[in-house]
Amino acid sequence: MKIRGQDISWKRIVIISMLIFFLGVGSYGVYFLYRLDKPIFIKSFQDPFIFNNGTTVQTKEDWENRRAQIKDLLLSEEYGTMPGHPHNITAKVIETEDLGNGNILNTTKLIMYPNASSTTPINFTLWVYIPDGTGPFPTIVKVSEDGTGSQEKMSDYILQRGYMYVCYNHIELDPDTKSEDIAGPCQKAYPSYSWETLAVWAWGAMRVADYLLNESWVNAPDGIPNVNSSVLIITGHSRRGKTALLAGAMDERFTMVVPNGSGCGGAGSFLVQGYLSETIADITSKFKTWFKEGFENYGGKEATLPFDQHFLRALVAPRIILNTEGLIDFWANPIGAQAVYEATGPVYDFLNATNNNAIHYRSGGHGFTQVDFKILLDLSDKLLLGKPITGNFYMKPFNIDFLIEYSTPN
Ligand code: GTR
Repeated sequence: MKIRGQDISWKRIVIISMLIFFLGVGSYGVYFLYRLDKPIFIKSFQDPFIFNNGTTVQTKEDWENRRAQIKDLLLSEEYGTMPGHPHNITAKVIETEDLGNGNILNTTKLIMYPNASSTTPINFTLWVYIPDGTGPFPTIVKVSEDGTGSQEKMSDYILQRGYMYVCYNHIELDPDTKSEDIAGPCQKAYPSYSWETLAVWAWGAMRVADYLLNESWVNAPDGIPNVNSSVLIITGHSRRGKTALLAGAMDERFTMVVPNGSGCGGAGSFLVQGYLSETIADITSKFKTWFKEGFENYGGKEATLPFDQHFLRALVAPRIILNTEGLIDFWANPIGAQAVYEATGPVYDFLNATNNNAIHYRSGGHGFTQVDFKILLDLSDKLLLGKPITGNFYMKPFNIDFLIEYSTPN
C-alpha cells in the first residue's frame, strides 16, 4: 500500500493502529483513575436543621416538627404522596414447605381492602422463611423475592443466623416498567395520591410490617410468626434499595434500614456526582415513573433542588441506617453515598445516636451479596441484640474535599 508515495506494509499499519489504540486506552485509564475520587460538587448540602420559616431546630421536639416538614418536602417533590394503612388486611398461608433443620418457608398472601366499602382487594405475595425455634425472631423484610438478578440467594444464611426473612413481591403492587405509566392496582385503588412506583413499593413494605406486627386491622386466621418487634429490618437492592430507604424513612416501626447499592434516588447524592454516576436526567429518561411527576424537571438543574438525599437519610434517625455499597459500583455513586452519610452525621449527633449512622463498602460492583448481608446481620446483632461484635461499620474510603456548612445545634 502507498501512503504519500511511500510503500507501507499492512503489518506496519496494523502495528501503528494497535499502538494508537493502546495509547488511547492507556491515557483514558490514567484519566479514569484521576477522575475516580474527583466528583462534581454542584452545591453545598442544605442544612436539615433549618425550618421552612428560616428558624433553627433547638430541641428534640423541634426536630420532630422539622422531620414532618422534610417528609412533606420529599413526598411532594420526589416520590409522591401515599395513603395510610388499608381498612383491612387478611393474611392467608397458601403453602408451607419444610426446609429441613426445623426451618420452614410459608408462602403467604396479603389480601388488602383499601376502605370499608371496597369490593376489589389488592393482593400480594410474601415468602416467609422462619427459623427453627419459637422466637421472638429478629426479622429482615426484603423488597423482592430471594435470590433474583444480581441478588444472591440468602435464605439459608439468614436462617442459620437465627433471623426470620420475609421477602415480598413488590411488582404485584405496581409493575416494573420502563417509564410506561401503567396505573397498578394500588394507584387504581387510591387515585387521590400522587405516589409513583417507588412510593407504591415502599407502601408495600409497610403493609408487610402491619402483618408481622399483627396490627389491629390485620386478620390472620393461620397465625403470625413470632417477631421481635425491636429488630425489624427493611432492606433491598438497587431500585429496591431506594424503596427500602423510603419505607424505612417514612415508617418508624422499622428499627433498622439497609439500602444496598441504591444510588440515584436512594442513598446516593444528587449534589455530589461521582465519575460515571447516574444523574436525575439519566434515571428519569429511563424510569420517569418511579418518581413523582415533575421530578424529572430537576434533571440538569440539581442546583435548584431544595434537598439532597441526606434529608431522606436523616428521617431514619435516631434509628439505625446502614447503607451497603460496592466500591466500583460507579453508576450507584459510591462517593456520593459517602457524602450523604457524612452530611447526615450532625442529625445523628444531635439525637445522641452517632453509632446508628453506618456505611459499609465491599470490593466489587453492583450486586447484593453475602458480604453485604453479613455486615447487616453483624450490625444488627451488635446494636439491636447487644452482642459483642466488631466490624467496619463506619467506612470512609474516599478522600472527598467538600465542606458540610452546618453543624449540630447546641
Ligand atoms: C438501573 C437504574 C438504577 C438501578 C438499577 C436496578 O438501570 O438506572 O438506578 O435502580 O437499574 O434497579 O437494577
